[in-house]
Amino acid sequence: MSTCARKNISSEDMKDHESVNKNNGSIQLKNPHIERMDQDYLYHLALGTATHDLVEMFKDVKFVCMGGAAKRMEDFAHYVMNEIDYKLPVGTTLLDLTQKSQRFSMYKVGPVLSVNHGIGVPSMGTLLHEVVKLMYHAKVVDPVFIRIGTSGGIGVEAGTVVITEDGVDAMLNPYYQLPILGKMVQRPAKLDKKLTQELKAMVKQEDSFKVVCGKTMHADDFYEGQGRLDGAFCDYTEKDKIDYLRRLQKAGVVNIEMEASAFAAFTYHAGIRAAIVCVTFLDRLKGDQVTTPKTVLEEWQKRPQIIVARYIKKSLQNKDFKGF
Ligand code: R2B
Ligand code: URA
Repeated sequence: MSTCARKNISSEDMKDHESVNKNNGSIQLKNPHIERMDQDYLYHLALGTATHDLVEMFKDVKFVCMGGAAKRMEDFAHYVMNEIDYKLPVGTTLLDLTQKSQRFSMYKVGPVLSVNHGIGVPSMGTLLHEVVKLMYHAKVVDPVFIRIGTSGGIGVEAGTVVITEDGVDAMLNPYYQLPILGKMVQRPAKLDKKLTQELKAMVKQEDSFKVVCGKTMHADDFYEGQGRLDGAFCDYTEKDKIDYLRRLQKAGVVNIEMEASAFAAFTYHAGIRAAIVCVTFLDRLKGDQVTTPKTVLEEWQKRPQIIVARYIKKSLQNKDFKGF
């Protein structure tokens, strides 16, 4: 069941969408140095332009799906393979393509790349730089990036799926800021409205889980940064915590995780259409510890995957898709 209202996409949102699609959808790197380099080695992926035929390996990628945990993204690769009825070449198995890096895990199932980004922005940012360059070197056309994650809900039942409409930081800013060369740089945390609508449309009345839409806040820390009372330190009261969560809720935030606004800002800056779908593991208004049994959490983690796999399947059935 979904309680997401269908929103009209404004002409400004469409302009964003069009700007992403200029240059026939091919990725334009906003970095003149890359072209001048003899080779580009993507260190955390253990893949490079001099060591691998990246065009041959990745040119058919259309959907880049990412989430924190390596196991979740391996499971997603198997799940999506089954859902889209993709057959691996005879005699091959699904391999971790970044095995040698010992940092991230990445699986390719035809047009779908499933990769983990670790916890938090420093890890995800590193991965995003290299995956975006990978898509560029591989001459991939108009890929969509979707984060499939976990989160803490605010006022929603544990196990609910949240489709993010906007990313905000822990100060409720609609941008992500990072220091570059000693100066703070702000980048708008914008997701693709059309893609978000398309994902919302994948929710079925008969789904056994709830889906809600709203703002997702990213925090740079799981404990104090998310107002938890169970970290190694806590210099605030339970009332302070609840007041903060209520303030977030009033501003339209429905869940908290550790990457949303940076993911939105990075992909928007790169000119890549992107969306975020997360499940909530608890309602933060009711507690802080994640004590739900692992088997139940594993079942909940599949929920965003179901929505995203439906979207991928539907997109592949579109007459414009050339097939695999
Ligand atoms: C959700 O869960 C992780 C922390 O447990 C983090 O990566 C996130 O965004
Ligand atoms: N991930 C987070 O970042 N926060 C939560 O509360 C649960 C999962």
